[in-house]
Amino acid sequence: MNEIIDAISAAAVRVKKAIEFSDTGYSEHINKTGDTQLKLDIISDLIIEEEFAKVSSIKSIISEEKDETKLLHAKGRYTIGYDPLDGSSLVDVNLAVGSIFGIYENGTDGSNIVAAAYVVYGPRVELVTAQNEVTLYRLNESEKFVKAREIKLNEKGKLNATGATQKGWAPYHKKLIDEIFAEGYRLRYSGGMVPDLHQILLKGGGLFSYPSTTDAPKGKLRLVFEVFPFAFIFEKALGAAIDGKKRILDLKASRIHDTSPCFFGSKEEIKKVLNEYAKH
Ligand code: P6P
Repeated sequence: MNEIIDAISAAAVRVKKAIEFSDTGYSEHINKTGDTQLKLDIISDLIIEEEFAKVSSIKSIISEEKDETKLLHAKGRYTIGYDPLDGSSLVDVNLAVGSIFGIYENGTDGSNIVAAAYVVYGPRVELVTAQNEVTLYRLNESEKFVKAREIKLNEKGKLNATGATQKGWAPYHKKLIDEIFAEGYRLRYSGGMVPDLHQILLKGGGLFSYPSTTDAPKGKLRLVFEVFPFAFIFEKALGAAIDGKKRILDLKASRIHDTSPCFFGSKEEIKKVLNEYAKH
């Protein structure tokens, strides 16, 4: 597993440079999810693939930017699902973006994930890894990731990250969100899943929601390379992750680009979601 984290670290240093200096324009390609790919999406995906290709324990990779699973080493043990540059369109307005990694064995359902990691490219570049505990690393001036601290969520937080177009929210979802704000929670939402969840993890807790909406009944965020990895991280950080009714890591991804409604947070906030969603 260490060689995979080393490959992610090496890729992060290269992706950081690509973000800072390469062309942020659109390519002519559309990915399987229907997003028009930024040149930066493609560059980041190639960088990560190159670094993973050096690791013999990686059997195959599944990227948000690739249509199909790619075999790397037939005798490898792990499959890695990753989003090379989530929220890449935010680079144009100089907001933080991230790379997300789920490390799986014997399949890519929630029950198959054995580790997860993400990199957040913000004012500083930080790496978070989760296997047994959740650990924060920070890139230093020698381009090495140095351990900063362990991450644990409080039972209850103060931040509320409310995803998706409000016009498409179910009335009971809007009621839930309004009630949370009425308790004094503060809105923290940039439209970048990685920095938005990173903030909740580092500030001790709260709720991130990307619900089912009228225009996206199955949600927007992808199970294999976004939702399962963060669900694993939140559970290891003593929080929880659900789809509104069920534990995210009990879900199955029948297709590699499947999406799901998702709620990540401290235990108190997830209980609120379960109580409200159980009525509908
Ligand atoms: P909305 C970025 O495009 C992304 O995939 C995630 O990073 C983010 O959480 C979500 O979409 C934002 O979507 O509909 O709230 O703008």
